[in-house]
Amino acid sequence: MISDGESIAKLHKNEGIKTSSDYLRGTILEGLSDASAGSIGADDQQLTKFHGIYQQDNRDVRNDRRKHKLDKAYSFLARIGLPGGIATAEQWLVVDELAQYCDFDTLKLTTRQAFQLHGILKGNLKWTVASVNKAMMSTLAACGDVNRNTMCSPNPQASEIHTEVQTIVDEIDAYLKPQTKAYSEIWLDGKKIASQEPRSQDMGGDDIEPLYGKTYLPRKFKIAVAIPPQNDVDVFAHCLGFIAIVNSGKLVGFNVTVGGGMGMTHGNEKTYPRLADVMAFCTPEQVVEVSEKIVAIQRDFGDRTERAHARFKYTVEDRGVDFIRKELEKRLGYALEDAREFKFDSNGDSYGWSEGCNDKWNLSLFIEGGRIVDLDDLPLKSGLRKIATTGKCEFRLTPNQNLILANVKASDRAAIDALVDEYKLDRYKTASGMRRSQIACVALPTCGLALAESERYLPSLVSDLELILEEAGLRDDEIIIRSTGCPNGCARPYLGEIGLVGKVPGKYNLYLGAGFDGARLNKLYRTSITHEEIVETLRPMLFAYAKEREAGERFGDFTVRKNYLTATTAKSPFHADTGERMAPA
Ligand code: SRM
Ligand code: SF4
Repeated sequence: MISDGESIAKLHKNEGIKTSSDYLRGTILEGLSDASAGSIGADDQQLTKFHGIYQQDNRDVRNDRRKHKLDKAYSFLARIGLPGGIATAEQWLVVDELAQYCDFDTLKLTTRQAFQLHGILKGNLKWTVASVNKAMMSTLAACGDVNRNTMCSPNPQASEIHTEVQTIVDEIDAYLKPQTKAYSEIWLDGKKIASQEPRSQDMGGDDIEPLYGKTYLPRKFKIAVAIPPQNDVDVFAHCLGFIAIVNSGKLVGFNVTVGGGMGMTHGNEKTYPRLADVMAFCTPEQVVEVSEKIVAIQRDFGDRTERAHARFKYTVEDRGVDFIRKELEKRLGYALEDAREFKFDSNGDSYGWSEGCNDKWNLSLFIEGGRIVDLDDLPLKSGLRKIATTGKCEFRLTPNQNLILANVKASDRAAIDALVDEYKLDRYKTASGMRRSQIACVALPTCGLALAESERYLPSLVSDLELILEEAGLRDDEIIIRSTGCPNGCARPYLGEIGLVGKVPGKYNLYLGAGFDGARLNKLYRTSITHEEIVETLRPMLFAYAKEREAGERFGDFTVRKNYLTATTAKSPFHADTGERMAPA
């Protein structure tokens, strides 16, 4: 709601771009057909995000090209949302093939259970998006100021209620999709999109976008659904979360969490990661309506003047959880119950074969950095293509950038195992506990916001730490380590027992002390340190952990108990540069 007194001039310029875009059309079509440039216009770059597309350039060659007075090496990133991370074997084969036409011939499995294709040339964008849609997937709303890909614990073995929860996740995701026809006009020559359910009711928007209206949300919005005891989705890191509550094997409802988010900016004290508050309880039938109303509350109360302050976490922090609950109940027309008991054990993935509740089997594979690529000694992409070709499994992307080969018949397990071994997809058996517990955001060379390496750096850091882990007898211990190339938090680094956040090339802020269950933020321990300093800082701690930990004690808890730092006791908000509680606004 733009309040009466608020002058239009004060709104962030992106609000103007959205308003005058004719529901996300802008001049994208014209830009695509302009063969004289590999890029598109600046305003259209903001609008294509809503269509799941980012303009990027290869930063590895930027300086060299500049020296030779060449334009940047532009290409595009397409993000393909998969609610709950589920893709069929046929869909896997489609994205695998599309990747072959991209600059790098890779697939990235993201921290929100989506596919990313990097390095798409402008001339190939339209048919790439069309091919994705033909395979019943979509890039619509994978980015932009709307609800993003809705996450769900992907482990079918986790609970008998997984299928029921996944159905609700699909409903939330479809219900919150933008309704504009711009997407189908631009990419599909006007053909209908499978994921869009027409809305007729008044949701507070307008006739074309019943929920969002023409200015959509102030900023991106993220939803995750967790099925305890696993918190693999990191439910407290999301704007809105649902924690499944199960009684005697039956799904009775969900605790509703509000106001989580990771992003911050170095040196800007007004920005910080925040863990969501557990606010209330709702029944399975109420989930979609609760989601709609919460999104509408953010649409109406979110800050549209300053994008760094426009996430829902700031609306919750500034106005208070009680305000959000009252406003939600007012809009729902009924009161919600109070939240129920729940317990999380971990926020990582568990690997190997596990039996599902449907007589089928699931194999969780470790995929380093979520990167599916063929390297000389590691033909992952070919191997997964081969496995998909057999049609013996479905694919589930995990929030930790890993992959589950799901719903495999017992009689097909041996065939899958043989391919997994042949194509060296079996690293889950041999990788150290720390390596299996890592997440790295993309960062260089494609991310325009990266200040330092991440995906290309973390594996080598883990290799050096493994030497210490071996010596200390900690090789198999799961220690959650996450890195990002900047403070935006794409790998949820503030929930790592060890978190690394890029400051400048080759230097990172080191964070320690998060809870293994994803329910406690870590804290800044050292600022702007080099690789060698990171290793030397962690060495004595890891040895001490091996010798002095209590039974079952996790590394994050140990660093707190041993007073390397004090725990982030209150939920929020903590300034991630200082680790201190922020003064109330
Ligand atoms: Fe992210 C921006 C990659 C998950 C917080 N993120 C970006 C962009 C698009 C850079 C840009 O704006 O130009 C990155 C593209 C890099 C590239 O070349 O691929 C990017 N984010 C990613 C992915 C691919 C990281 C990964 O390695 O898996 C994840 C894609 C998720 C998806 O499938 O939708 C990804 N990003 C996240 C998460 C984690 C999550 O959602 O659980 C976060 C933290 C949670 C949160 O939102 O608070 C996250 N990304 C950001 C932010 C900071 C937002 C903020 O509140 O300040 C930005 C910057 C922005 O939006 O301005 C950003
Ligand atoms: Fe890029 Fe920063 Fe996100 Fe990493 S955390 S992908 S560097 S925006």
